[in-house]
Amino acid sequence: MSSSLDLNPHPMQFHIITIFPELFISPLSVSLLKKAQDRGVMSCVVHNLRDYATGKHRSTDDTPYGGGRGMVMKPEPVVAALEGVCHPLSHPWRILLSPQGALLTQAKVAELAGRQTLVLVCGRYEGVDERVRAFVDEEVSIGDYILSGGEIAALVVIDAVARLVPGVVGRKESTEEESFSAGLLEYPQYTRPEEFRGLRVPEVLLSGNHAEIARWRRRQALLRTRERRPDLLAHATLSADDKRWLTEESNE
Ligand code: JEK
Repeated sequence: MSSSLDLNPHPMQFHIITIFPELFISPLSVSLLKKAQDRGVMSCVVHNLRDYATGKHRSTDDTPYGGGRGMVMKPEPVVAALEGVCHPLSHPWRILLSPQGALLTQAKVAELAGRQTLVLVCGRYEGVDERVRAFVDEEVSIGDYILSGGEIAALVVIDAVARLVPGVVGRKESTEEESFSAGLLEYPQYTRPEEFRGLRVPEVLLSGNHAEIARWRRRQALLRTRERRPDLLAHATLSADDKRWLTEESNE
């Protein structure tokens, strides 16, 4: 039975496993993510991996077998944390952040937003013991560059996923317009003043002609996408007008 006291029966839950819990304080304490947690549509729990380490020194890392540089995260604390952070009935989906993971895309973000509970494992040093991989559901990378650890990548995942959780971003902002422009870069945006250091706001935006403004924005989005990310055009849904604009000679 539900009552008027249940504001949201299925808030999205994030659990983070890290040796640097402090890294998560300010990113989760401001703006959209703060508001979403305050409203109870999502929750984040940061777990200190050290709390799951045993032994006199509570070590979470050790030297690599076979030699080589740096340190590797020990498997026991990570797996103990994976088994301890949340109830199995919350159907945790366990993600290892790593440069070897599948690239995070908006499609992957949407898929993750459909889960009730995400557990994000953040490594440090040279990464985690290979055997940890047997205890996670997938391995994700946020891009082809090397970070110092998984924490910032986990924050990227949380930020992107949270935006798709119902009630985090205002309904209007998110859906209708975004689906129309999906797969294209955004049109240029302006605010006051009308002239800044000799640079004027395009006249059409001051015209009040909303149909004309919509056409201008669509055309700008298309031209900009062709200029900067032509790879995206291959998957975009284009109208007859769109195709004409893209084939016209005079595209300033
Ligand atoms: C998780 C530790 C740091 C890992 C060794 C040797 C050449 C470097 C440093 N998109 C993403 N980029 N990076 C990460 C990520 C980085 C991490 C960890 C995620 C845990 N590190 C680290 C390996 C090495 N390599 C061969 C490259 C150095 C990430 C995500 N998600």
